Amino acid sequence: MIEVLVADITTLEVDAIVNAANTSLLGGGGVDGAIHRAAGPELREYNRKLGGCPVGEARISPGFRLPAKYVISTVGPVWHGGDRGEPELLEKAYRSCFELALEQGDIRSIAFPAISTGAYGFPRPLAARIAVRVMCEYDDRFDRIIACCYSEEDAGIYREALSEAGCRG
Ligand code: AR6
Repeated sequence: MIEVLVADITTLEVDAIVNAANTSLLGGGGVDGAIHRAAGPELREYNRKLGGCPVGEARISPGFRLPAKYVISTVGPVWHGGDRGEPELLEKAYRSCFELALEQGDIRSIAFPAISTGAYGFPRPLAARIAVRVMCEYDDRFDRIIACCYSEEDAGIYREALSEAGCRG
């Protein structure tokens, strides 16, 4: 079941929230900044030992002061016009999060922000179509998959992508 919510992802009581991080995993602006503020400085300390993360991959950390048990940090691609493999890298980022969540073994609910669509400039409708396509693939292996939007407008884009994909939403 894929749910579209308008919320601050740091408030969600789910097993894992996904962070749209940068390759350092040490924090930044946007959703990354919000997650680090809410989780507390322990997240940065923990992530320092992970030694970074390449674009398209993902790393897992405890949620520390967050209601979520885990933070799965992934690094989406910076949009350069679309001919540098950006769609494939974004798809890989979503897939890496799901695979890591399955490996962890105790993650039944997971919430994603709209990776790469803020500072990294990925066009929102295309990003939503990619996100929804991967979410639909993993739908039957989780109790809840949440597309956590930060605006009503973004939620509309996701709802449209879901109905286009003909996927349960
Ligand atoms: N809850 C849910 N979504 C949010 C929140 C929140 N609290 N805050 C922002 N968003 P961005 P990116 C949405 O820029 O494009 C950071 O500096 C936002 O509206 O956070 O992947 C990192 O360190 C947008 O739709 O991530 C990297 O350097 C979406 O989250 C870089 O930005 C993603 O926007 C990553 O850029």
